[in-house]
Amino acid sequence: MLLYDLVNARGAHFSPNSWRVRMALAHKQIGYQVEDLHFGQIESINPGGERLTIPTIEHEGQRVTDSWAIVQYLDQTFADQPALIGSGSAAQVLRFFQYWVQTTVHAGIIRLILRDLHDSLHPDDHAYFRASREKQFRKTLEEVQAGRDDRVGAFRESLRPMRMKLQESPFVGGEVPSYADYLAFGGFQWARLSSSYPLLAEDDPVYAWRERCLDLFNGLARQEPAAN
Ligand SMILES: N[C@@H](CCC(=O)N[C@@H](CS)C(=O)NCC(=O)O)C(=O)O
Repeated sequence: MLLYDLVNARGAHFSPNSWRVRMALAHKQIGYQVEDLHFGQIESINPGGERLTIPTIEHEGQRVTDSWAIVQYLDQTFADQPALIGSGSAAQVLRFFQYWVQTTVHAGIIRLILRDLHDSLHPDDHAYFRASREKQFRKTLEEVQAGRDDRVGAFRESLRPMRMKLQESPFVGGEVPSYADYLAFGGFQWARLSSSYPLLAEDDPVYAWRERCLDLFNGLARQEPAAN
């Protein structure tokens, strides 16, 4: 099992979508190797072909790209382990939760740390990252991040559904972590590895949940060097 992953200037694997897969692999106790890439090296995965996204895996001659497709592949290929996505309506609701993470958690985080994220990348990636993200946001990185102290409260408020669930159980999935936890955790790990900005108040149940996720699998995610 080979995972293509992104690294920043400090060698931290910061991709939120890769963390979903890393946590899924750990959950299923599947060993893997990692090929570290900068943004500018992504083309090397599929030379001359379409530009793939990170995460991408290779396993027994198969290449799978997109975190959801990868975890479905792991469910099918390692069927002796409990499924993380599974099938039926539970899988559909997880898919809905992934969209919530994308539109609320990731979209909220990026507007608070975009310039910090740029600064954390390898210098070879600075020009590509600035150009692609400024085109996407139609603003400079600095304009996107400006005024974050006035906006972080609204971001924290947007996490209310998670906070309500975490007042009922230690994980979104209940007593033990589920793929829903890994979906949401990826976003917070991305922020933690890319910026020292305090996204969460320390008395927030979401903060305590993030700490629990960092402790999973012998502190797998905590071992990745946080931004300082
Ligand atoms: N839906 C995809 C999204 C993957 C994605 O957008 N990955 C980012 C890194 S987290 C990427 O490859 N970006 C390449 C780029 O911006 O050039 C998934 O969940 O795997």
